[in-house]
Amino acid sequence: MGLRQRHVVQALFCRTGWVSRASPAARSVRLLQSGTPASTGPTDPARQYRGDFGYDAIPIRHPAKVFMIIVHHLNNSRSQRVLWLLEELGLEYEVKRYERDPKTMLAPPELLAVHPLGKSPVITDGGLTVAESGAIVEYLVERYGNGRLAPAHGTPERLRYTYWLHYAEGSAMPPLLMKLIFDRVENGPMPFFIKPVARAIAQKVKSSFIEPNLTRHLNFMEAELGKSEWFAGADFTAADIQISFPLEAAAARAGLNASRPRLMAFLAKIHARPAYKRALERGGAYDIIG
Ligand SMILES: N[C@@H](CCC(=O)N[C@@H](CS)C(=O)NCC(=O)O)C(=O)O
Repeated sequence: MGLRQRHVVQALFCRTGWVSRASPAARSVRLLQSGTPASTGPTDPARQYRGDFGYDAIPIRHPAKVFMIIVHHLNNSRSQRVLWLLEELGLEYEVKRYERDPKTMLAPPELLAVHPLGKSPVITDGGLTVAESGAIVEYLVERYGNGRLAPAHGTPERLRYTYWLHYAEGSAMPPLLMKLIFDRVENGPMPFFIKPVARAIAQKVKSSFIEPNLTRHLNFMEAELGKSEWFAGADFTAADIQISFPLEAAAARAGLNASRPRLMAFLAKIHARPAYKRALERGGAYDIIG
């Protein structure tokens, strides 16, 4: 099957939950639907389907569920968090991989076929496409959590959970992203006659705005972890998964170090979780970029 045909079939599969009867994908879905375990034989249609779409597939455990969650996974990105959540929830899923352009670090255009913004993470679950990591976390926890990884509604912990779930992308990430961009302006290649001006502007923005903001956020999070073991309270929740990305980014490129021992202990604890390690195995090499 050619690349274009594959995309058409994939789009139909993701958006409407329908696939052509003649396609290998349809045959594989029927196999999974009937609960037949995927065989390892070279002529097995399910195997052919996986090869066609480049998925890592695990046979479905529940014969009643037709579709499997697909994580559209960009290397070195926030979608690692989604893999980790799925592992914590013990759900089965497929990983469809996308590689960043090594020069620009942007996602490849293939992701635009999944969602108009062309960013990762994005998941498809039957006829649903869900983008934006906070929304994905909420969707998966509500839909499949059975009360796990989120405090009960109406409790103070629930409000803290909601707060951290939104804070991670809404407040913590913007200064980290700005730091990434202005570091590149400061140090990236450009014509020699512009360089001194660009560098001076970048340094000014960083020292007057970005760095004070980062310090304030890191101090805030360090202090909050003095109140409870995890961000939402005594129990580990999906909010801890969501906040992991800004903290890992801060440790990688924004000066989070042993001077903030609670945040460093948090990172050590999450890295030791078996589900975190399994997610790394599924997702592949993971270097935080932005
Ligand atoms: N706030 C969004 C951010 C999505 C986002 O910017 N993803 C990055 C990867 S971490 C991406 O796709 N970058 C590649 C690009 O912009 O082309 C979320 O949390 O899902």
